[in-house]
Amino acid sequence: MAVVVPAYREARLIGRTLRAIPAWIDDVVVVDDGSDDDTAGAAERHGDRRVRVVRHPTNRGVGAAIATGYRHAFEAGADVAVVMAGDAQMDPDDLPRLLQAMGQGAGYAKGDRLSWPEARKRMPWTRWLGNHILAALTRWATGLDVRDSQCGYTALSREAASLLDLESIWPRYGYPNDLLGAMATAGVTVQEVPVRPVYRDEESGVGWRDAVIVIPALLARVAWRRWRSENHNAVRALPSSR
Ligand SMILES: Nc1nc2c(ncn2[C@@H]2O[C@H](COP(=O)(O)OP(=O)(O)OP(=O)(O)O)[C@@H](O)[C@H]2O)c(=O)[nH]1
Ligand SMILES: [Mg+2]
Repeated sequence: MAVVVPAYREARLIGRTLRAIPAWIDDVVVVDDGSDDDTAGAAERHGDRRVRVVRHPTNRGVGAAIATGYRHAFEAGADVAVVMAGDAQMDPDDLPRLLQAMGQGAGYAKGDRLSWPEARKRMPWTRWLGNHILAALTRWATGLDVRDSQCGYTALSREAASLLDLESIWPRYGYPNDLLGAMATAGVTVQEVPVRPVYRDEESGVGWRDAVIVIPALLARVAWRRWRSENHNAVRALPSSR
């Protein structure tokens, strides 16, 4: 089992992130997404033999960093790849619950912070509200019953990954929405489990433009593609159903 750690300008928090990864994980792929600080050096100096650092020469975005991590993890033979972001916002105590969902047949298990007790108080209110709105849009666009579309704490099986063209997914913020759209089309089983919302002293790179323009536009594309493929299938089905 592998953990993928997308990391951009995380020299300060990458050590805390790596320390939290349970001992029974055997492969940790840190993807330094073209950071201009010492993220890669800090990850290497952490001195954990499970950790390998892959570098993007230039910044490509969190989605591209995750896709690179998945590629390395699955090429090395992982059966499941878990994403834990480099800003230490994922609680390792939640990992068994994600893996339990995988054991029950999910191809993609993902965190749901909004169902956590007192989520409203544990998250900045803008995040809480914005996530509710984006989740409603994501449900509409993908047809999947997700409550917290933006949560980055996820587990993906090798088999589900083989059904997806991961490198073609949107490379920046909006990646989880575009990925869920691809999963809906490919018929991957998606399951959510409650995870603890962790907000401390990390900085977020998510801007209002991502939430208001980029992600809704991506979801409109997802909805359009889904509608088109369903209609296409319906038209093809007509002659044989007569
Ligand atoms: N901001 C940013 N983060 C990136 C990029 N590439 C990889 N990452 C990593 O992606 C992870 C998530 O980024 P954040 O900006 O914290 O977004 P988030 O955690 O989804 O959102 P918050 O809930 O607001 O913290 C972090 O571990 C980053 O280090 C990038 O191009 N920009
Ligand atoms: Mg963050």
